[in-house]
Amino acid sequence: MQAKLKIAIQKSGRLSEKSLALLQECGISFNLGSNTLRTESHNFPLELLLLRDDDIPAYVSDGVADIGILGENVVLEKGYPLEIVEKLGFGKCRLSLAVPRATHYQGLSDFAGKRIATSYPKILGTYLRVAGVEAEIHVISGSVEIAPSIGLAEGICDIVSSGSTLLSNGLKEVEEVLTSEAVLVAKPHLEGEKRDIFDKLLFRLRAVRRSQHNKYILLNAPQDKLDQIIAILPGLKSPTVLPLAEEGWVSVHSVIHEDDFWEKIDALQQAGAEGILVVPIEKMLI
Ligand code: PRT
Ligand code: ZN
Repeated sequence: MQAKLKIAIQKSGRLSEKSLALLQECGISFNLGSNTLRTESHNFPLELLLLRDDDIPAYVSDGVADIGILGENVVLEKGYPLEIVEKLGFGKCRLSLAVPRATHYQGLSDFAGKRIATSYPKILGTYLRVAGVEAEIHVISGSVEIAPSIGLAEGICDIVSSGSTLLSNGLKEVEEVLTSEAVLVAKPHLEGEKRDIFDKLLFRLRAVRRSQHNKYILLNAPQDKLDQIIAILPGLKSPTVLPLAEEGWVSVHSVIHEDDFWEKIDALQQAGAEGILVVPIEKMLI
């Protein structure tokens, strides 16, 4: 019987849908009911375990699962010796210190001798220790934002994404402790058949991630501006150049990265490119 790689993902929460969608984009399908906790893919040697995100580090570390998808914040807080193999680009957030809006905040040393409520005592403890600030950490597991208003703490350290929860609880963000996103973790030293399956999965996953960052671009260029246009478009190797029916014009095809997308488009237009088309790439295998 062929070995199966076991992946743990969040059962229900902010990362569940995108974790499953990512596996699906890698061509891996599952039949899932609303109460499924464990299932196998019918087209890839992968077994899926659906768990609370907080339990994933221990399960991967113990070998109940081989790999997992969860927030980097949870990986660091739990502190198991897991390998962070890949950042996945979703579930982005930050772990921040916040205080009541009316507080006149001058710097991190303001927290000295104060109480900070958090569900992240380990990360916060290290952060304060490195900064040389001694504060009292109060561990609470949920609704951290209300701690200052009920007199439990002078500040909080919690996950922030849009900032609206802080705002609606009369708090302001004063220090960013950590930035986080969903990551793929693995038990160190996966070997044998499981390693082979993992490498196959990683190959697909990186192709999907790469395609998310890049666009395919097609444009028409006057032949006499071609050198200038090619210089703007390095592409994977060099751009494809095809003759157009109209004399003196060519069609140029290439790949551009999302980071400098708009700058490149501006530069291409200024260099004389016309009829620019930009299309998504489904998979980029390199
Ligand atoms: O049930 P289970 O234990 O699996 O889920 P959970 O409730 O512990 O986690 P969940 O689903 O809330 O979050 C899973 C992961 O998503 C977290 O570990 C983070 O890595 C990531 N993430 C991204 C967030 C947020 N954004 C986020 N906004 N996790 C939590 N929040 C909460 C935050 O705690 C605060 O209450 O949202 C509120 C702040 O949001 P804004 O938009 O108002 O700033
Ligand atoms: Zn959780």
